[in-house]
Amino acid sequence: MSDVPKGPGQDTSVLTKTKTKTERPPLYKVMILNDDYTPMEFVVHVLERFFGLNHAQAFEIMLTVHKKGLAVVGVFSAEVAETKVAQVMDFARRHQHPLQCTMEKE
Ligand code: TYC
Repeated sequence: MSDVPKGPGQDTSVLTKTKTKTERPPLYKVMILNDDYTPMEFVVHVLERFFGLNHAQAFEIMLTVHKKGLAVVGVFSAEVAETKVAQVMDFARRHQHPLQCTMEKE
């Protein structure tokens, strides 16, 4: 019974394990930059509207940017980060403010 030779493709003694490497997708920091012209309230509004921050958080980040020159407002997948940057840049442009928003690989 058990010593019957196995035919081609029936040898179960060799097991090949395929180790699937699940690489995490890269994350991107989305930053806003300071300038001398965009009103503070506009920046606060942008942070609330596009980044889901509450008023206090938005105000704090706006002040950090105002004092330090830039701040990270969130970390997202490439697609989401690109969308946020585009939304902010478009919104600022439509309101004729020079506010800049950029992304950088983490
Ligand atoms: N510096 C601006 C002002 O004094 C305010 C400002 C804050 C602008 C943050 C851009 O990302 C910014 N009106």
